[in-house]
Amino acid sequence: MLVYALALGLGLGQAIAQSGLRGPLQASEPEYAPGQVLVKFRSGITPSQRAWARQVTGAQLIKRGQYLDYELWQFNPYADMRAVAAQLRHSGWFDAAEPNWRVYLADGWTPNDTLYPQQPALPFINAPQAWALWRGDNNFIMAILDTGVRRNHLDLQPRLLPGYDFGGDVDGVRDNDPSDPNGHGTFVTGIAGAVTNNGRGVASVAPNGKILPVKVFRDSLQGFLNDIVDGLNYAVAQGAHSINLSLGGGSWGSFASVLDNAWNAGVVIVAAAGNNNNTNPFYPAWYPVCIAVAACNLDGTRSSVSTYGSWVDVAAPSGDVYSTTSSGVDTYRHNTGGFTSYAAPFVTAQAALLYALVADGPTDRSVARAQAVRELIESTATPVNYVAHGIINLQASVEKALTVPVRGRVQIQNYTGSYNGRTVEVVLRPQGGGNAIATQNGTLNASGNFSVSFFNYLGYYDLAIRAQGTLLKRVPNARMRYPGVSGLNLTLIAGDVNGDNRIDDADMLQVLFSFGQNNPSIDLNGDGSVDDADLLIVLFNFGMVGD
Ligand SMILES: [Ca+2]
Ligand SMILES: [Ca+2]
Ligand SMILES: [Ca+2]
Ligand SMILES: [Ca+2]
Repeated sequence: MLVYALALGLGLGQAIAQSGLRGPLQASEPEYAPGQVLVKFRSGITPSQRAWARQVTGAQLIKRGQYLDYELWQFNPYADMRAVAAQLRHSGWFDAAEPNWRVYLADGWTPNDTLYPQQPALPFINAPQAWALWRGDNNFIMAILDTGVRRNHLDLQPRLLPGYDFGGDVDGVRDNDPSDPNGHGTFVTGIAGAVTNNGRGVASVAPNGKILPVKVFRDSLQGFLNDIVDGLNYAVAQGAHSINLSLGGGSWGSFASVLDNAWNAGVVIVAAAGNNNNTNPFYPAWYPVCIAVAACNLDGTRSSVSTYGSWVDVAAPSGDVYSTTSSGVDTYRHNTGGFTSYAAPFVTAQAALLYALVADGPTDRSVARAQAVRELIESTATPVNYVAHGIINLQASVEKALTVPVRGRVQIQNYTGSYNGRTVEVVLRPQGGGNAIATQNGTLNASGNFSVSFFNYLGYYDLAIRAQGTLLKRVPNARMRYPGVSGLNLTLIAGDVNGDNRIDDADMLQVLFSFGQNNPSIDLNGDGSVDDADLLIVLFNFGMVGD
């Protein structure tokens, strides 16, 4: 016990002293109760040892668990409780130690649009829970290739980019005013991007983001392949991140390459699967680079008109949708037809929301980013038997995009035992250095592979990684965005028994006091006992400091 005491006394006392010097946190509302940590001692630790542990760490006992045997401890309210909890876990005394995290109601963000209560399709895809985490970025662009849009509609206008009319008011004569003579485009646009939380009209799937209206039908409502080909290229050139195609017909032949070009430029293409109530290909949705969207009812069944089958990628609601109409500047309509035209914009908006999470900014468009977005949409869909992946789930896709895995493999110098089950700690720090922002713990498999993930830390950070008994090794400039950091290959230096990131007297004393024991956090070479070999590792690396 003396050895553990030493670990706690030196390691933790120091960590708390250091973090206590940092002053008040800048955040207006810290993510945990200030200075509080929730601990659960390992079994076998006696009450007097518990009291001693509190004394040596300077913790004050505030409360004990009523059903689970935990203790709530109070430290300096300015201490970094993530770091303190990590130190406690590292001491070997506890089964669990966590900051006293703040928790929130899980009912999501409810917009104040007057018709929102009549838009059950939004809760159906778990939009409110997604919006509680993320509502999009105004620098990201959805292009709607359709019959145009009612440009001065009060629930659309603030989000509309100028756009273009490739179909023309007079058939085939193009102009720069994509006004909507029909209403189809205005309805589709409102589903994806009506102004949300403005106390008016409807809410939309993507509360933030810009809309590029691209009119590809003539005022006579005829549409032709050449206008769509030009409209697609225009949308790509204008910086679109997702493109909605609630249209189809014919087969594009070699002109389908325009879709490939858009995809290769990093644009997610979403297309209605068709309203044919069969599995026949419908173009352009059928082309592999398009996310083909079927329509479902709000009980999850396929809409009676929707095209379906294994070539159709996902389904989205269309059986009960409310959106903007072109008949006035503040007009709305309910549609129960179940058409795939009105399902596709759910996915186009989802793609724009997710794109902003996986990219480093609006100009960071690439096929890799588009692929990440598509994979997020498809992998988080709720399976149904009439499409390949399932019904879209906005919440699950946003949560997955915010969950960034870090994967790699470590080798520990002088280690001869099995890596299986040995703990690994991954620390997130500001780029260029600084105190730990977050820490995740994992375990190695027999080959030394590990995988941990960080939630809601997007951007560039430095990582520092250690296994049990080793110094930290820095991985600079890690891109913390989905699909994450992978392929790390690190050789770690053993000898830091107490986890303070330096190899010194304290580590040597712990090895000496544990001679003959089988404590994995002190058995540096993993051969099952603490002996000369471990002491030699400490002596050989004596004085070294980790990253
Ligand atoms: Ca026009
Ligand atoms: Ca609105
Ligand atoms: Ca040490
Ligand atoms: Ca050993």
